[in-house]
Amino acid sequence: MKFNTKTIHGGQKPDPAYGAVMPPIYQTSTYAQSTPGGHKGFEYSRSGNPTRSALENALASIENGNHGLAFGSGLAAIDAVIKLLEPGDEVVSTNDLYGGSYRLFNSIFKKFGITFHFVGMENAEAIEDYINENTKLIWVETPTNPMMNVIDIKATAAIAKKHKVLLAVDNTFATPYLQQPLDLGADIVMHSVTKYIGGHSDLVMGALVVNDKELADRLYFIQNASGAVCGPQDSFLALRGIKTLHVRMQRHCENGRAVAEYLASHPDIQDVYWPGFESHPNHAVAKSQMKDFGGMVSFTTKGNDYDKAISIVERLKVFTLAESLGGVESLAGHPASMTHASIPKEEREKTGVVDSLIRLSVGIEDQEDLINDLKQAIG
Ligand code: P1T
Repeated sequence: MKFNTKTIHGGQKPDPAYGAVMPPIYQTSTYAQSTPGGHKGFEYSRSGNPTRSALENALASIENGNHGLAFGSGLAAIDAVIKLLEPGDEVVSTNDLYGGSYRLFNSIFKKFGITFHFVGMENAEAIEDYINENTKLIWVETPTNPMMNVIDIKATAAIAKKHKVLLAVDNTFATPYLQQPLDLGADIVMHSVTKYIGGHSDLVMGALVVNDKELADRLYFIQNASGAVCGPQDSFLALRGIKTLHVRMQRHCENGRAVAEYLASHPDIQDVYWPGFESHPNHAVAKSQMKDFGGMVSFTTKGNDYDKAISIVERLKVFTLAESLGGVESLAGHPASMTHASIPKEEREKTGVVDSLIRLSVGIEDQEDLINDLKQAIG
């Protein structure tokens, strides 16, 4: 089955009870048993729920994986991955990543004796300098949030295999429409489903997809034991979102390109970060591992002018100033004070998250309206 068919049919079948084409929202916490242990596959909705199962199967299908797990948020999914580790273990992570992932690693798991090395991975060989006998996981976000760096998944997977460590890829920005990390050698693919997969800014959810049964069992144990699951109503919404993922992504990519090119031509704009530019340092890798370049675009104002950046985000009318990304509507964010405020200033500035950086999640509105909005806001 090809991708555009998988989004609609992959891992899905009519509900066994009445043949409902869309999985019903099984809004129940528990299930009747005829005798202790005598149930129809579900006992308690933290452990499993038919609507969540339908979603987990669909997620596995679109990521070309064997097992899907859905969580109450993207961070809950990341939390489950790190709980595979033990005190004393080490993780090599992308240095430019979502501020909440950084906070989870640095402010929660560090306390439990796990060491994180934040490394610029644009050159995959740099990762090897940080690998030792305690290293258990490489954590990659690509493209990165918000600097749009691209990391070579295949080359990183080769390093992970060589050193027998797990490779997890946060595929939130790309989505499986653009890249499928398991096919490139990753062990775990992670999503903030809140973003493009949900696609309508109406839910908060996370997901993991893996191929290996033993790894899936360990993650399922953590999911059930820690309990950060998503509910049936949100599972239904995410399933509905998946069905249009390919159509939405196509438009996000077209509009992302138009916005990036417009910004690059504007005299008041300094740098535009978008992997579709031939001048992007990892354009060749992006071209080889992604089908297109996505709808996320970051940029700075000329002379790193903070006041100018703030006036732009305040003046935008079609773009809404808000956290998050990946919905049908266009959003603008100021990473330094919003999504990445939990990263110390000197740390975030090392990766380019300066005070004038603006991040756009380019939606699927009419391209002309988006460009005109930027035009009037930048002046
Ligand atoms: O918000 P949540 O569903 O918990 O997902 C966390 C997360 C993980 N990974 C990436 C790449 C992300 O972008 C996020 C969430 N990001 C935002 C809310 C944001 O505006 O960047």
